[in-house]
Amino acid sequence: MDYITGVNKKEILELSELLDPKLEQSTVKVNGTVHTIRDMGEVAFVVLRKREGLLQCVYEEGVTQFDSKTVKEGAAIEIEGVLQREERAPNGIEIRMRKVRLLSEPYDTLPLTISKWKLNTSLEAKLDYRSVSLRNVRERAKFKIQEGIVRAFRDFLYGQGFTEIRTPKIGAKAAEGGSNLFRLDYFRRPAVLAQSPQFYKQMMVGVFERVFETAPVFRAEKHNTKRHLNEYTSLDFEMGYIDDFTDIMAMETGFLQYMIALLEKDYAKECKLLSVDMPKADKIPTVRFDDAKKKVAEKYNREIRNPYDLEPEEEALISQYFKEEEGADFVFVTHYPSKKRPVYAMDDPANPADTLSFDLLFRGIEITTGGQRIHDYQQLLEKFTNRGMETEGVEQYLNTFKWGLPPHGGLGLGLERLTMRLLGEDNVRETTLFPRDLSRLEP
Ligand code: AMO
Repeated sequence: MDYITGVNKKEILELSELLDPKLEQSTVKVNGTVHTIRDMGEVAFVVLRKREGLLQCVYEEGVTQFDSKTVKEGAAIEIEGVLQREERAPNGIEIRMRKVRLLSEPYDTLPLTISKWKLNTSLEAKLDYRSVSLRNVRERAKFKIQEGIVRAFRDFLYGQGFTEIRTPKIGAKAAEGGSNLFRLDYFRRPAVLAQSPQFYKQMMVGVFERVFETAPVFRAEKHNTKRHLNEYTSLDFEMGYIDDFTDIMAMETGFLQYMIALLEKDYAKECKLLSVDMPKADKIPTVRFDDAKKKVAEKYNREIRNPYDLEPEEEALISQYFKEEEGADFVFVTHYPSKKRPVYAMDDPANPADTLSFDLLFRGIEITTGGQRIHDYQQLLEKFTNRGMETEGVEQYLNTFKWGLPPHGGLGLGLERLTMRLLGEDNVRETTLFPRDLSRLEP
């Protein structure tokens, strides 16, 4: 009988294993993709791209039992050779090649020169040839860091007693309202793609008290901007038994602190590669929406045009203001006008025109919306009625309140926007693996 007994042990060594000084001068086996070849005649430097980084291998005529001319960039190869220290090579080691085995050969030359330190090409070309441009070391590092952000979100929230959930992305009704809905035909019934997991995460507070989800959401944005995608990853959490909405902001601050520490520890290589200017989140200033508007109008001599919402330029100026005045990278803007917030937001009893909600701005752009929600059934029903909203298609959501929910609140954080600002990028497509925008449905 043949059995599968677990992960196969391989002779092949990975970069972190090759760094063991005990292996110096010994014969090792490695594999990887040919990232670049520098042919110097009798000697050629073949740099392999491996999952943990780059590895320099040296081809020597007469010593390496292989014709260097048949190794092309993009080929997957296996090498047997002698491991040596070499300070000038990436990670300080190199392999003197003895034997080479070709595992897979490319058919064409790559459309982009990915071995350059920085890809010298337009964003459009990078996105058109995405599977290739992402092989560039710097491009790849962006998404390692993005992995770190999601890992931090998960780890931190597990530690705070949250349960991870998965909610449907096809539904009957919009959760956020607005015009950016993708509509579809669900076996002859009208349906929509989820704009957020809002209704479901609230329903799940009645089950687990604290829940979170990291999943795609869909917004049919009608304009191409540098901050909007039609599909993005929303980092959401929702928690019960809050005293007020500052509990939500405090939880987010805790997450950011945890994220920064994790990135500094486990993603130091990528952060260095991309010269990440790590933000500070030890204390984040909060400012009321009205005050924020006034402050920037006064300091930057700017007229307030829309009293109910923040214009992108205002967001940038609020961030600039708090950077200049407080040295802050993040700022919480609180008490947004009820008029501009979705129906589920709790209005401030002290002034019902405002909500007990907030946005988090990070280096000039909104990355999070959150706040306290209405938990009282009658109150929620009244708000639906006052807004002239139908309850058809949301009965199950509303019934959840009828059957009881604790005071609660939560937030939604745009992963691509957070990554963009962390890496100092100014277009959200730079920090999206395969962006979906007005014109881009492929790759
Ligand atoms: P909101 O609609 O403000 O709130 O979205 C939350 C966060 O998601 C990001 N975001 C986007 N990122 C890329 N492209 C888009 N088109 C896009 N739209 C939004 C932003 C934003 O701050 N349910 C609420 C959250 C909550 O209160 O829990 C919601 O979805 O970073």
